[in-house]
Amino acid sequence: MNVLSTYSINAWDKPLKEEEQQSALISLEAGKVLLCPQLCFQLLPKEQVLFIPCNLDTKNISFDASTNSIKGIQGNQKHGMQLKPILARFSQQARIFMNSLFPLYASMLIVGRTSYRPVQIKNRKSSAYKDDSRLHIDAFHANPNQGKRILRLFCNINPYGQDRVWRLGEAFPDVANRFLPKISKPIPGIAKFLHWVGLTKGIRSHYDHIMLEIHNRMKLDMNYQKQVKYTEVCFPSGASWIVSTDSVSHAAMSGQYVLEQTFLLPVTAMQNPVAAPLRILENLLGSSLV
Ligand SMILES: O=C(O)CCC(=O)C(=O)O
Ligand SMILES: [Fe+2]
Repeated sequence: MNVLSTYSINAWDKPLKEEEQQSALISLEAGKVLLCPQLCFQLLPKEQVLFIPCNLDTKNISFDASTNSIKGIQGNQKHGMQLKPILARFSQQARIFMNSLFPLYASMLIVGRTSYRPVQIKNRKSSAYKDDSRLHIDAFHANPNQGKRILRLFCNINPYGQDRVWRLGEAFPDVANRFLPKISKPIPGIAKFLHWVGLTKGIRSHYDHIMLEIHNRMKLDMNYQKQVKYTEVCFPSGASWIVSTDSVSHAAMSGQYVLEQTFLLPVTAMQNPVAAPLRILENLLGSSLV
């Protein structure tokens, strides 16, 4: 199967053709990565400040458009203040674009965090759970999403022309069939406890529990990482791509300087909801998970 579906779109805010919209919707829901090689987030001269090195608290700088707040930069307040309007502008363009590419989703698409990833990911040190160079599907530890889809738009803004290199692994039903039999039910009461002590922002549903277990088990299983089939893809500098990272098994191998916008989407907003991880898992288990 071809893992990429490529589009010649080159502007964030121009009306799109209906064929493009239909094809993008079908491809995204079928688990493909939508690649727009010419959809570039053009930086203004003052925005070159993005490339000034800074110390990070975690692996990314994160921006919350709903509160206009930025997190992740150590110490230097001024640098954070300079980056904030750039991430806000990116977030807004990403939102306009997603609404015009997916009119079916438009009223239901929930805007999540924006992130800026200035660190070279090749040889980056991190714990196994946080190591995104191991194939995984996304599941949020502290932010249970109760079955909603995770859609992400990435933009490679590398100023030195370096690609972002990813691996794409097996399809979600294969991942689910492989790992689901190993996963036991959550400990009764644990979801309420985690919420009560502030470790999760909402109640972790049975669905969230399974997705997190799949995420962790994929990353910790080194035999799986070595043996599973994957395709390597290069996202050139100046390109953007959109992918449902909750169902598409992915690993980020190398590259530096990426902007990313996360969206959440209720399963009921999909054209083909049976392709959602929630529905696939519910069908395999024969019970409701949220
Ligand atoms: O930074 C990247 O290229 C992707 C990392 C990743 O796995 C993710 O954002 O879900
Ligand atoms: Fe990921």
